[in-house]
Amino acid sequence: MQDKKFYSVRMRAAQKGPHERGGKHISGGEILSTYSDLKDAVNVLLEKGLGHSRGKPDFMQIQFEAIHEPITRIKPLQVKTNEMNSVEEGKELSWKFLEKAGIQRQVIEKAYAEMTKYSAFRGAILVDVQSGERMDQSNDKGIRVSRMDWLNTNFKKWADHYNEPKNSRVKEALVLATKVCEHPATVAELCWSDDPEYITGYVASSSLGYQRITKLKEYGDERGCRIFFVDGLKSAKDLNTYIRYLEKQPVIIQWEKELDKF
Ligand code: WAQ
Ligand code: MG
Repeated sequence: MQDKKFYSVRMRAAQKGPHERGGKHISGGEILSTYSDLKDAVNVLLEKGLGHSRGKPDFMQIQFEAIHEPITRIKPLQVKTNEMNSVEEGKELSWKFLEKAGIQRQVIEKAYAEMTKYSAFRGAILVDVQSGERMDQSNDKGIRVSRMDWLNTNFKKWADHYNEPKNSRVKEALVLATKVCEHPATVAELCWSDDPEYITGYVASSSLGYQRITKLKEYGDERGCRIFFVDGLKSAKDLNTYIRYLEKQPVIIQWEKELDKF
C-alpha cells in the first residue's frame, strides 16, 4: 500500500523578539500531518506555544511543507520509570545509565559541567564520546530534531497496553528519543525539560530503552538539557549526514502488539 502524503508542521515561539535576534525560547513543536488534518495540527502547535509556563511569546512562526522522502516506521523504545526521592539521586542514576551505555566518567562530568551554557537553546547539542567535545556548529541554537510523530490511535493503544501516561509530553519525548537512538551513531541521550514545572527527565539508548527519572532538576528551574552523545562521526560529511537524519528523515513510531511478543 502506498503511504498517504504527509506534511511536516513546525512551530517555534520566543519572547522579546525572535530567536535569531536574541529572544528567549519559549516553545517549539513538530508534527507530521495529512493534508486534511493540517488545520488541527497548526492549532495544536498554536496552543502549545501560547499557553506556556516559560512565558507569553511575542514571536511565533508556524510553517508546513510537504514531505517527499519515504517515511521510516520504527518501534517505540521500551519505557521504564525510575522513582526518585531527590534530584541528587536522579542525577546519580542518570550517570549510572550513561556509564552503562559505554560513556566514560570524565565525558559525563564534562557534559554536566558545561551544560548550563546550552540550557536556553531550542535544540540539542551533540557531544563526542571519545573527546567529550561538542561536535555540532549550531552556535546558540542547537540541533532541532524534526519530521517525526506517532499517530494518536496507535499511541493510545500502546499507552493502554503498558499503562503509561497518555500525555503529549511523554509521547513527544519518546518519539524524539526513539528516532535519535535508532541511528547507530547515537550512544545515548540525556534530557530534561526547560519548563519550570516539569522535573522528570530521562536517559535513552537503543540498549537501555527510555529510562524515565522522576527527579532530574528542581521545581522552578528553567534550565533544560538535551544532549546526544555520539560516536563514530569521523568526518564533516559523517556529521552532516547524521544531522540531516535528525532534521529531515521522516519517521513514524508504530507499535504493534503482535510484533511485541517476539
Ligand atoms: N529537537 C532537539 N532538541 C529539542 C527538541 C527537538 N525537537 N525539542 C526540545 N528540545 C530541547 C530544547 O533545547 C529544550 O530546551 C529541551 O530539549 C527540553 O525540551 O515524562 O518536555 O520540550 O517521560 O521542554 C522529558 C520527560 C520531557 C518526559 C522533556 O522537553 C517524560 C521535555 P522540552
Ligand atoms: Mg520546553
